[in-house]
Amino acid sequence: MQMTLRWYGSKHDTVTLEQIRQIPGVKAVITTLYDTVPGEAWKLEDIRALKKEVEAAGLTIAGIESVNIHDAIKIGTPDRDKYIDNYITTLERLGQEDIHMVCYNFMPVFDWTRTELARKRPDGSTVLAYTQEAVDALVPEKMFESIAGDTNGTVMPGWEPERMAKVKELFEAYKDVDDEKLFENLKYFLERIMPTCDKYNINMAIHPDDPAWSVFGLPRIIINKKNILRMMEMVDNPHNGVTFCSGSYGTNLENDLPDMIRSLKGRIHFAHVRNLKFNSPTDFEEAAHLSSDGSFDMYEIMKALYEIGFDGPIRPDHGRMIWGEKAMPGYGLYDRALGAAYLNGLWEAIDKSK
Ligand code: DNO
Repeated sequence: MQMTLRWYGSKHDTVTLEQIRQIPGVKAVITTLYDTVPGEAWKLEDIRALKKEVEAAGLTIAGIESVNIHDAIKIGTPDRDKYIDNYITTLERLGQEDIHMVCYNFMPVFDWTRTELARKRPDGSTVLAYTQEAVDALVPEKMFESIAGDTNGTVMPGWEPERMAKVKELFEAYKDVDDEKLFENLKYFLERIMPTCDKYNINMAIHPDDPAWSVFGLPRIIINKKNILRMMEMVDNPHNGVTFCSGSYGTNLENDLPDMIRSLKGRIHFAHVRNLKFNSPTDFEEAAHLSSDGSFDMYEIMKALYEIGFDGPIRPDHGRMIWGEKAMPGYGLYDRALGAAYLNGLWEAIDKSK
């Protein structure tokens, strides 16, 4: 595996490349062109400039998170081909610049969903949290408003204010899309992009839906073992793979994380590893990465990745806000650096015990 950290670019991130460079074992970042909008073809010069900046700091780009998918593709409207063509152009340009892993999601309307961005934990840190009760008490249009005060002045991925302003229209546009239709549209998209992925050796890594169930009645398909196996079989190409995100699949306690990892051997192209603490099956908060701070056995998760021979990029995921840091919720420096060190430690111990 290759340990990385997510970085949003110097214009948007409170964390610098110089800081990331000093985290033991982190030699690469996962990044994106954060100012692009879904559906547009990324400019070659922008990709080059990003790469140059990262390399000047002594790091490399291990992959992109995310190249987002235009709603027309997810809804399956007649103009989708134009946006898929642009997506293909972006993939070609990334391939030309030697970038070979792309994380994306196929979630309608909302990307990941949390109901609190700064829940206080007993140790005084603050974390992202979710309760189904809070979601059930909200109308979707108020979702962003309910958490906007806690973003620390940052723009969170998937929660761009311009997008949130259109939530009502988006719900209307998705009204005829159910799980089957979403699967069909994902298949159509994947079939069209796979020849480009083959040509440039680009691994596509779909991110799970978070939480791993339907919110506000919207279809959600990347939620469990059965559905991801279906997704991989329907376009059976090794470049059609997944981002294994323990914190997203783990929201559903019925998902057996190590078992899922083993069943995805060869198709996990990227891993997000973090821990959650459950107060009830529908109330969870994001814990420190350490097993004993949350509900998951992080050793078993890392061991499963080790045993399937996982050699792609991995990153610590959402961290707690600690030591007075002000950053994008989940994406501060300190707790993610602790997470990286811990995951590296587990990996070294597993490796040496074999
Ligand atoms: C949240 C992230 C997601 C993820 C996208 C991938 O913190 O894990 O926003 O990047 O779903 O497209």
